[in-house]
Amino acid sequence: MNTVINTARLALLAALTLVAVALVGVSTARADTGIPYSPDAPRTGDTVAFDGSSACGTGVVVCRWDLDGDGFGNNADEPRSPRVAHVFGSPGPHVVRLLADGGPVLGTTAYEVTVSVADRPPVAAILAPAKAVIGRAVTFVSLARDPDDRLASESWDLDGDGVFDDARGPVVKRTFTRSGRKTVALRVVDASGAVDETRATVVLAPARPSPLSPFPVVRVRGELLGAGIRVQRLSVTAPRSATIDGRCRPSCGAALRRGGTGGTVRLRRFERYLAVGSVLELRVTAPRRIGKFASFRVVGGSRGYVRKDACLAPGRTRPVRCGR
Ligand SMILES: [Ca+2]
Ligand SMILES: [Ca+2]
Ligand SMILES: [Ca+2]
Repeated sequence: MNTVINTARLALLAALTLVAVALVGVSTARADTGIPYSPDAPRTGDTVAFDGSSACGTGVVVCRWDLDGDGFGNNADEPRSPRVAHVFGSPGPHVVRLLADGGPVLGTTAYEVTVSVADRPPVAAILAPAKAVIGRAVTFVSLARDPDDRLASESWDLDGDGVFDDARGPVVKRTFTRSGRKTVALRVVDASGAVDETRATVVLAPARPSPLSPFPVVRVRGELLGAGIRVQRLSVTAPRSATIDGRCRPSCGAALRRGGTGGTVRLRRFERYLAVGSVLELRVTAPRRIGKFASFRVVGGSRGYVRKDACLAPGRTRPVRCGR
């Protein structure tokens, strides 16, 4: 009896063992770094080829891949070929899994490999004007970009000392006080710690002076008289900020200087007889403004005098053609 019972127990135990072996065969899961891939050290954007032909060898019915690390069940990244390719968009470790399904006999075997994907560095770029004016804020814009992750910082060296401690962020402003070439630099760091730097040069110059406004007007009225002319009326209309300088040579009236008057001013000192050869010059000026020059050279005859009108650059006495 015991022999029968023991025989039956042994038979039951053997059957259970077979079932257990079969179950183990179905659910076998084996971590394996043996999925070959190329290139060995890929960077973001590279096409990485995985070769599962060994894992998906004889007896394997279906091979399924999880290439984006979010598990199986996403058909988009589950090609069923032994050899597949994938492009990783972000740097860092990426886990790739392969399920080799051998059906009821061989079961399913899981493979896994971690691919270390290298970062691509950021690219620094500056948008800046080539020329700028002293005393006015200049805007600098970072056009930096990174091909595979975010920018962690954008820092600026705006005073040219080589230290990127003057401003942070994608848009910064700086006002310069001296003329000449100024070099600014931008340093960008991506989330992976990669760095890039670039520079830009701006030529600083003083602001172009603007003319006195309203621009002065010189009016003269006279009559031909013998070997000269008699100036009957000489006036200057100018803004209050202007100063009027007048002189007549060789000896036709003392120099005149008048400022802060504004409106129309008569220059009676020169309302007199001027002999041939006399030259009367008027300069109407103001600081940092383009001024007015007018001269009258007495030539006699039927013409009486020759008038010349011109402009004066700030701080200069030599007349120049207006608009230069
Ligand atoms: Ca997936
Ligand atoms: Ca990067
Ligand atoms: Ca600096």
